Amino acid sequence: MDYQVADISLAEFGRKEIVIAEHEMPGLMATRAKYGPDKPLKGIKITGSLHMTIQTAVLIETLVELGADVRWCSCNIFSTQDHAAAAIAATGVPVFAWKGETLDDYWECTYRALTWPDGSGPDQIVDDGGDATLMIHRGYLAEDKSAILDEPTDNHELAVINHLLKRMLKESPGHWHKVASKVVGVSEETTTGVNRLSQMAMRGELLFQAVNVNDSVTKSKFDNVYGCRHSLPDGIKRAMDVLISGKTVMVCGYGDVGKGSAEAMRNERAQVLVSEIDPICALQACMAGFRVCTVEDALPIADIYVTATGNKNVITAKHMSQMKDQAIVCNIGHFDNEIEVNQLEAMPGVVKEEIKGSYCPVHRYRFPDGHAIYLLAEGRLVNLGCATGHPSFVMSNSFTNQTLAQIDMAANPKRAINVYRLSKQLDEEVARLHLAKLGAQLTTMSHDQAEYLGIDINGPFKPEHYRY
Ligand code: NAD
Ligand code: 9W4
Repeated sequence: MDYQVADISLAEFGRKEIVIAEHEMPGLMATRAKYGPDKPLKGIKITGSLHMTIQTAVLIETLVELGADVRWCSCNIFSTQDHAAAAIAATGVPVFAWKGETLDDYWECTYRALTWPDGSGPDQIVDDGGDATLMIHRGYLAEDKSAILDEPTDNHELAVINHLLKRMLKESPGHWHKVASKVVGVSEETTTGVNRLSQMAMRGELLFQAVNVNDSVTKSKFDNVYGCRHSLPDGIKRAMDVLISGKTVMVCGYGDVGKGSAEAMRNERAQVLVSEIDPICALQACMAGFRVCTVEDALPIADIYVTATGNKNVITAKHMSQMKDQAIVCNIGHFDNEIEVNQLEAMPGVVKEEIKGSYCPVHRYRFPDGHAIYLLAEGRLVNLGCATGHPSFVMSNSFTNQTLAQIDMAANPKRAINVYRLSKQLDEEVARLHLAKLGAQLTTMSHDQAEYLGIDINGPFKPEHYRY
C-alpha cells in the first residue's frame, strides 16, 4: 500500500472539508482554471513536505490537476489533520503523515515521500522548513564523507536522521547522488527554510535552485498580518470563551504579526497597549492610536497578554507573578520561548492545573499570594495550539505562490543554482488570482499614464524593494 495515514475511513469527512476549503481558496482554483488545460507540470514528480492539512489538500489537488505526479509528507509531527491525509490518500496520491508521529516515523515518512516505487526521487520539491531538502543534501554529503554520520551529537533529531541515512548508505549506496542529480529545484515556504537554503548557497553546498516563497508580499502579508488578525482572537476565544471587548490587552512586538494582533484586539473593542524595542515600530504603534509602554507598566492593568516578537523571554516568570488575578497569557510569535514557561513552572509555590487538554491546551498557574494566571497553548503558538491556524483564504495566498513557483521552476529547469525570490510579476499574479472572488475591479492604467510614471504597462507596478 503506497500510503500511510492514521485512518483511511476518515476520507469522506476530509473530502467534505476540502470542498468547503476550495470555495475559500480562489487563488488555487483560479490557477487550476487558468493553467490546468496546458498541464504545465505534466509528468513532473513532486515531493511535498508541508503540514498535511485540509488547505494543503487543496494545494496537492491543484498540483495534480496541473499534471504533477505527487507524493506527500508533513513537515511537523503534530500538524497533520488525519481526515485531510485520508482524503488525499483515498484519491491515490501517496501520503505519509499522521498526527502524533514519532521523530523516527517522521523521517521515514520524509524518505518515503522522496522515493517513488522504482527507487527514483522527485524532479521538484515543495518544502516547509527545509527537511526534505536537508535529507537529500545530508544523504549526498554522507555518500562522499560517511564519517559525518558518526559525529557525536546530543541532538536527538540529528541522531535519528543519521541512523536512517546510515541504513540507506548500506542498502543503496549512491542513492542520494542519483536523486540530487535529477532534482530541478525546491520552493520553500518559511523563513527558517529560506535561511537554511541561503546558508547552503553561501557555503557552495546547494545542489539545485531554490525559490523563496516566504518573501512574496502576497505570502508574508497574509501569513503575518491578515492570518494572525483572524486566528489570534479565534485562539483566545476557543481557549477561554472570554469577552475581549472592554478588556485591556498588551501586545508585545509591533512587527507584522504584532500589527495584525493589535488590530484584531482593537476590532474586538479592547483597550490595546503595545511594547516595542524598535523606535520606528513604536512610533507606528503610536500613529495607529495604541499606547506604547513596557510590560512592567501594563502589569497593574492588563487582562490579556500576547507576545508577537520572535524574541525570547519577553514575558518573564516574574512578570506573571505580578499580573492581575485571572490574567490570560499567550504567544503568537516565536515557537515556544517568548514566555518563560520553564521558569514559571520552577517558581517555588506555583501550582499548575490543567483546565483543557491537548486539543486546546489551557493551564492555570496559582501563585503563593493567591492570584492565578491562565497560560494558553503552553506558551506555544496560540492560533495553532488552541485554534486551527490560518483560514483557507490566507493559505490560498501562500499556496498559490507555491504553485506558481513550481510552474516557474518547471519552465526554467536550467537556472543557475541559487536562492531566488518569486518575481514581482508572479507576486502580482497571485494577488490578481484572488481579486475576482472579492468582487474587486482593477483599474487599467493608460499607456499615457504608464509613460508618465515611467513603468511598463504590464507590470511590475512597483520597484523590487517597494515596501507595501
Ligand atoms: P517582525 O520582526 O516584523 O516583528 C517583531 C517585532 O518585535 C519587531 O518590530 C521587534 O522590534 C519587536 N521586538 C523584538 N524584541 C522585542 C521585545 N523584547 N519587546 C517588544 N518588542 C520586541 O516579525 P513578524 O513577522 O511580526 O513575526 C514575529 C514572529 O511571529 C516570528 O517569530 C514569526 O515566525 C512568527 N509568526 C507566527 C505566525 C503564526 O501564525 N503564529 C505567523 C507568522 C509569523
Ligand atoms: N500545527 C501544529 C498543530 C498542533 C501542534 C508539543 C504537544 C503550522 C502551519 C500550518 O504547526 C502547525 N501541537 C504541538 S505543535 C503543533 C503544531 N504540540 C507541541 O506538545 C502539542 C501548523 C499552516 N496552515 C494553517 O495555518 C492552516 N492550514 C494550514 O495548512 C498548519 C499547522
